[in-house]
Amino acid sequence: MWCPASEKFLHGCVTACVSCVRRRFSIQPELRLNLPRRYLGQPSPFTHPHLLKPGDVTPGLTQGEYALRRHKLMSLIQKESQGLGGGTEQAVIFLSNATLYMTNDIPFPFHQNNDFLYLCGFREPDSILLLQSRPGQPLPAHTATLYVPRRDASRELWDGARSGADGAVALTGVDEAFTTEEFRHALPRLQDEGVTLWYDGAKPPHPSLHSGFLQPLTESRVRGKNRVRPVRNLVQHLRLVKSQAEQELMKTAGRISSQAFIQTMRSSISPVDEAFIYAKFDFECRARGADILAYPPVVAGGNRSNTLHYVKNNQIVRPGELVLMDGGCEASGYVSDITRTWPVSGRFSSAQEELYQAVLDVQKSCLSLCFLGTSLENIYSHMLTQIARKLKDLRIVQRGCSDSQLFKAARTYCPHHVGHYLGMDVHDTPDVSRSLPLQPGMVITIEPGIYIPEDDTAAPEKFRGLGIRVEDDVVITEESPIILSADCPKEIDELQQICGQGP
Ligand SMILES: [Mn+2]
Repeated sequence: MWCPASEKFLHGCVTACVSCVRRRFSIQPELRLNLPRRYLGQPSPFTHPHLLKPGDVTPGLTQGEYALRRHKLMSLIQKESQGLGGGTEQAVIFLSNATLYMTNDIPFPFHQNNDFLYLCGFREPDSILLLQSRPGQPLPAHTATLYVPRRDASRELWDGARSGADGAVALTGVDEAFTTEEFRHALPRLQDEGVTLWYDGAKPPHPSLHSGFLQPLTESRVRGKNRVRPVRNLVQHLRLVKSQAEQELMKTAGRISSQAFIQTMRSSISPVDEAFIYAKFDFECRARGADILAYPPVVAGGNRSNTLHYVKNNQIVRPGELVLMDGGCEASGYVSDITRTWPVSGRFSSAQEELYQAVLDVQKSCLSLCFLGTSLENIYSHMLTQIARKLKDLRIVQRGCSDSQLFKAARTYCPHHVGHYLGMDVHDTPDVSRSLPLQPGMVITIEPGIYIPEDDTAAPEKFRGLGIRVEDDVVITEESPIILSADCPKEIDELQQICGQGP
């Protein structure tokens, strides 16, 4: 088993490395298992034993795993702060998201800020995580404190149970918790010149907590000597490499989405409404344990597949047309992102088959590059070269055109990148460069496409109005990559067999 503490493969280390974490960072020996015997603001091992094991904060992720993430962040901060000057103590602040309302007082289902969630697993709005170095002790030793919504019977009548400070400590394993209002007691210490503050004020996830507490704090500090340092990038670098437990959760998300794709393909019998395909996919994901779709899916019949972010999903897919669906679920906080294009009548026409096979060939060729040391940028260059060759083979571009014309055509017919990082967010860790060499534990998508709008008079008529993409999710490992969406069919024969077969 991979041990994130020692960053080695260990045998017999079967307790999700909690013991290694404790040894290395001298975290308190007992897990906090004295959960209140009542509903919290999120599933707990006491109320939802079918989802969480004792010691889990969120399904599949233990208190030890979350503690290790915080310790890794404080180690990075230790490295960053060397030679920077500033205070000798470090304080790191993350805000939760705020509740968003669909109308008046009706909330959307709450979704947590993923950087906040990554570091503590707490799923309630209006909360603050504060990590502080311990005076006199070197980093990564620190104290983790949560500020959470106070228990309030009148609010809980409407919104459901809250964890409260006692529930937050028992569930997440942080050192201390207080109510959100009590954060004001932490402010005088944080204003001290001797403390270096790590906080991202740009695009704060919780505007009113930012303007109420953090904006005055950061402004007072900017005027002083001790500036506020950005921390988002450090968390993104941690989130970039998935632990063994995270990879397991991503396998589950990939498996659920793949099975949902198969069921959706089976029941898409032309003519079929895009809205039906959307609803079927949503249902099949949630029925298999997903919490929510990771993003509004693209369900694009016919020429609408040439609109890359088509999410209206309200048109009829006619007999003989292809439908392109880009969808994925979120399960236990981790997402999948899969695209398939299939014929709603159950058979590809010969032009559809030619173009589909070309995209599939390019996709497989890109997958064969998913090894250590290469980068998404390298794979993107490879994709453009491969697409250019296919455009020539299919006579979508003239045979005699120059290399630069060919390259330009490849970028016109595939205006997007080959892929992105994947994890808790669908476009995960977006500030991390795509030129970074791939390392074990990184998860990426591989999603080439060729899009030929119906009004493209330069392309052969038979291809006009076709837009095709094939997208899989890939874990980079020391050996062969793991395709998380491997269960989702993409070969022409398989698709023709499944499509329109009925539920
Ligand atoms: Mn994608």
